[in-house]
Amino acid sequence: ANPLKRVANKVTESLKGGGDGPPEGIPGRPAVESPSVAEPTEPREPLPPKPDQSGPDTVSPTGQPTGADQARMAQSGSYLTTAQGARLYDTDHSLKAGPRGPVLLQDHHLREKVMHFDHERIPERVVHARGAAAHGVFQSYGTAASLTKAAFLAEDVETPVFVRFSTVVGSRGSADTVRDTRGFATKFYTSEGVFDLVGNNIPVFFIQDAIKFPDIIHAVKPQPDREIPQAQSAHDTFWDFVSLHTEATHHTLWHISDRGIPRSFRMMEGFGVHTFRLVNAEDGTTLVKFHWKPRLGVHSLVWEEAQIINGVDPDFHRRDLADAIESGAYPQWELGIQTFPDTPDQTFEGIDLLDPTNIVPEELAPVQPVGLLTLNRNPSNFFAETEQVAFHVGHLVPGIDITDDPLLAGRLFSYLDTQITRLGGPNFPQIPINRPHAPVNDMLRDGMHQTAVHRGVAPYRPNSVDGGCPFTAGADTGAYIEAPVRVPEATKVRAAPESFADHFSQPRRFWLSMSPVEREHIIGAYTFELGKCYEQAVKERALQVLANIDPELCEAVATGLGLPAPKPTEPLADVEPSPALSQLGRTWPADGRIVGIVTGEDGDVDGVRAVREAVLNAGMVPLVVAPTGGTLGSGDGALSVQRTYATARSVEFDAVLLAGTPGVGSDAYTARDAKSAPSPAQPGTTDPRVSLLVSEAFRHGKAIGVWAGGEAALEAAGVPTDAPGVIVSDSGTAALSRVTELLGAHRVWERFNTQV
Ligand code: HDD
Repeated sequence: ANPLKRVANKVTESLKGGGDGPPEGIPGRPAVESPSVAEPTEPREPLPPKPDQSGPDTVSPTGQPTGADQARMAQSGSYLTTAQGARLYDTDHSLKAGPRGPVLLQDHHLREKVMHFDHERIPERVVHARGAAAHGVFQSYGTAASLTKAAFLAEDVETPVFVRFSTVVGSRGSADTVRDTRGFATKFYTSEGVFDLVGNNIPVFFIQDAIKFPDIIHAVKPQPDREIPQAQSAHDTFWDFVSLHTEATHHTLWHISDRGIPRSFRMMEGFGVHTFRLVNAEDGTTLVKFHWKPRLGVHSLVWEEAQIINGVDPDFHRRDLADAIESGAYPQWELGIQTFPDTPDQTFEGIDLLDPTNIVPEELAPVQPVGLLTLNRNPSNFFAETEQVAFHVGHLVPGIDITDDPLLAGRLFSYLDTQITRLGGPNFPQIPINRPHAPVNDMLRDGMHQTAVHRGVAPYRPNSVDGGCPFTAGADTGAYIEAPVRVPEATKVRAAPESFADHFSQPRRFWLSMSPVEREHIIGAYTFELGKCYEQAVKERALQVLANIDPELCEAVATGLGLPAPKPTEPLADVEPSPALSQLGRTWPADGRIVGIVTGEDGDVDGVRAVREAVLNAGMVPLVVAPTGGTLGSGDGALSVQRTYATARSVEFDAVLLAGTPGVGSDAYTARDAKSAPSPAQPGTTDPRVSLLVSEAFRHGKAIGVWAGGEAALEAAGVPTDAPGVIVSDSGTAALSRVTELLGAHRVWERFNTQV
């Protein structure tokens, strides 16, 4: 059929009263018989709104619930309309003077549609542009109730939360598993207003004073001439800055350690970084540091794995979070506090609490749990929620106050300021995701994107015409009252305190607290990052910094770079290690882990079925990998295949089980599937994709279980059957139970060679 003719017919039909919907008849004219419009679907009544189409559970600035409005905005109605509500009969063709003629300027629908599209993007965050988020609930234990009057920390209070995780450096579309610090920002919609805890997965920061923030960010972002590299710290300008600016040493060491490449957002700690001040009902104050402790433990990728994932699945962390929540494996963290007396000098055991490059070891000040965070709902709309959420360290509630940390002071300015550009004006608190759940009764008026219709004539105080309303609250009516802290008499100066000058003792403590394998990873990471720098002077200066942390670390990295190792320029600090800093040595729950079950054409279907069930029963996620898609076996007992040899890659799995003789004799492999240019499989040999999967899993320290002939795949991958963490068993379930035990330690650490 001539497509143009079809279009012309369609227009004529539509004008007769057709379109997608039922003919309704135009008032004053007889109803038109339904024309046979070639459309695939029948019109229907609007669907009831799906729960995931309702907006976040918020109230409007004037206290009105917004859920119903939100539902109306979702695409659940039958008829497409313009933004003004006029029904449309065609949205696929511009209005033209004849099918081949010019497009007419009077096409108001075309103009509206394209105009809106042209403005769909907003500026990405200047830092932390790439992120993923989830809704959840915070349940307080009441253990902090004697220290703070914050209502959400009283006993057994449930507070809705929204949490956004992010990388710092990369653009919005960059990959998830780059080496970087991760943001961990939590919005608590408390009964007393919003409290934002805007933290990171690293407890210290690069700089001690916010005035340096533009410098560090300019240094780490892609270089301004060619805008490369994207989302990487492995380049000259970053190492130039951090080697000249040695207060960055502690943060840089954390960033270079395994903390810089988390396995999952669910397996990261979070830190408020600064010291905050809690205020109780009697006006007593306590200094605190906030910690988030993940229930699943703190775990990381290995570097090669992180690099592969960046190509294979750049959305790895985002997907992992959403999948876990969707499957009901709700991620959880305990909020904990380290507490310190609020002394005039603001130090604890000689550690300056106002210096954000310092931690206080948990052995000196244990982390005391005060509540439980559970993430249990994925956002319905990425832009509306994850992109438009605006955090601010100045969103505080009565009972939580700030300290004089100079980094925090600058942040108190920056987070409001940045939203003006990013969200287009001062009314961003009215965006649904940002709306407090507490009643709002402000006198802020007008401005871009004002959506409230404020009544009354007296948005000022004092007034008499509105009966004097609103009144200010007092201490006994829930006012936010700043703690009356004494400010020492001083002279204005641009300077840092003397105590901020110690840049190496804390990094040294971190290094000494690492297990041998974590030290190897640190050495490998420094060698990689500095090896990517071109400037000799930058590498040499960076080595000098390492020498001041630890000569052995410096020596090992210098060897890798082929450069001489400099001597320390200052005496090495005499510090005790803090075992709590190491990620190794404890056992963690294995639930939520991903287990790949790899089988062949002639695989042990019954065994795979049994082991799949067992994986599910253990709260983990089984993914069956077979030569091709579809099902394994037939009839009622057929098992769905989730990954094929072409789509599976070891990096997706925390552990691998090999059932039967995976890949042996498979002729599914062709050159177009090549992942690392192996020669095509010969009949009777293991499919190269299976060999690659097994050898990578082995190299990355993952537990591997085999049964029913799976040894052939081990052999093809060059993996000895008696290697640590390789379980050869009679049945899949027996192999799985050993593999689950090994997952408690995250990886089979004995596989990694260590020399330090
Ligand atoms: Fe920041 C975003 C965490 C210092 C200026 N920061 C941002 C986010 C996190 C952090 C998690 C993302 C929030 C979200 O998901 O929307 N930032 C930190 C931590 C810091 C820190 C833990 C040190 C302890 N930040 C810091 C300084 C400045 C900023 C010193 C400026 C002087 N940060 C910003 C910002 C951002 C931001 C420019 C970008 C987007 C936004 O705020 O809303 O204002």
